Amino acid sequence: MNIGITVYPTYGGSGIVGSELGRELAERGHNVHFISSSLPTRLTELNERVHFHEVEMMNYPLFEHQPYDLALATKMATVARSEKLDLLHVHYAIPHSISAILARESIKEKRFVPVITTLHGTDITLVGADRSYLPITKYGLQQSNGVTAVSRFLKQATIETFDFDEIEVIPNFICPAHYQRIDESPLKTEFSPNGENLLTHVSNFRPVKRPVDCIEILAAVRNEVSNVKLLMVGDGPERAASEYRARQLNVAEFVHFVGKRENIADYLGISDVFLLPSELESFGLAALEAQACEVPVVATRIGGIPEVVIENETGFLSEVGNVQKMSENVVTLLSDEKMRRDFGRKARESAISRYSTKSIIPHYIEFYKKILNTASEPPA
Ligand code: GMT
Repeated sequence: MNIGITVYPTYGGSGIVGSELGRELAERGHNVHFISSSLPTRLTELNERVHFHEVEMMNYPLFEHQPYDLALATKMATVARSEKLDLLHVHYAIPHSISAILARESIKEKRFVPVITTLHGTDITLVGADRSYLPITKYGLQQSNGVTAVSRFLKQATIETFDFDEIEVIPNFICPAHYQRIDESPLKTEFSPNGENLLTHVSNFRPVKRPVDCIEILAAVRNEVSNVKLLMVGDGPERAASEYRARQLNVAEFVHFVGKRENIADYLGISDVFLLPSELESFGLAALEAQACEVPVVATRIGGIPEVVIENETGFLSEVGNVQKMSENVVTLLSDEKMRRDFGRKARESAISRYSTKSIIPHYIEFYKKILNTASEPPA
């Protein structure tokens, strides 16, 4: 198949999932054309099957805001015709599905290119549900030829908010060879020279991720267990508040803010416990990546997290903001090495058996085939 993929290139889990899906499809012999404003960060290699088409935008003084959606639709239509695309697969509904629908409509006399929209989370639960975007997001869902969601939670949220239920749940995935426990590495020597326990948090530090809670958890844990450090991987608006809280609680010297990193697996592989105290999470890709590295997860019981983290088997879950309970969970795991290893082993087993590329990528391919067989024109 010739597949067009659109993602947000620099920010968030949807870009990671779309990029890795493209790479996996190419490895299985498909031609993948990324259409985006810049090269997606996780797309480190272009080759004869992985192509990139940059969306060009004219800068005109009249435009207070650049009409990116239109430039994207134009590029999608151009690429669909020149590369004979079989379908357009967009990740994150806003504005990608609307741009793709515009592209499909603008060229349908010459070539019919079905649109598949994958919902990732805030495109439904936060941004899409806002009155300013709700009607157009609903239209985007109805007009897509196929819609997938990354968790059962997100499918249900879409039904409740948009009264739209033709959704296939296809969860996020990991490559088990890439995400593994690492016993010795230069990073391990750097951060744990004396065998310190490492707690890790990975996110884009938006308020919804509550990174400040991670600092508070570390401070509470250190009252019980002295040799503990926290690795904060990523960057974003809440970083300054997290750094400030670390200084306030006198734990700054035990927290490493390492910034945005490409090699997330290297940090997860050396971790002892992964922290995800989010307020909202439709799936929690970082928790899955941690589990694949045999790292137990301490997280909140919200959204799709309970689908990914098996409570009391691969991690512990708490109510949002219950720092006390999350700290106790971390202390329990750090004080009982056997339990921590058992949780870690089960976490990897569950990640591989339920979310490996081997089982999830064929699910996408089957879905593509189904849509190609049934969609010969836009939905009525
Ligand atoms: O929160 C983010 O990191 C961004 C956002 C996105 O769409 O880029 O992430 C969502 O998609 C991820 C990949 O499917 C999920 O793992 C995240 O849970 C989800 N974030 C939220 O629902 C807040």
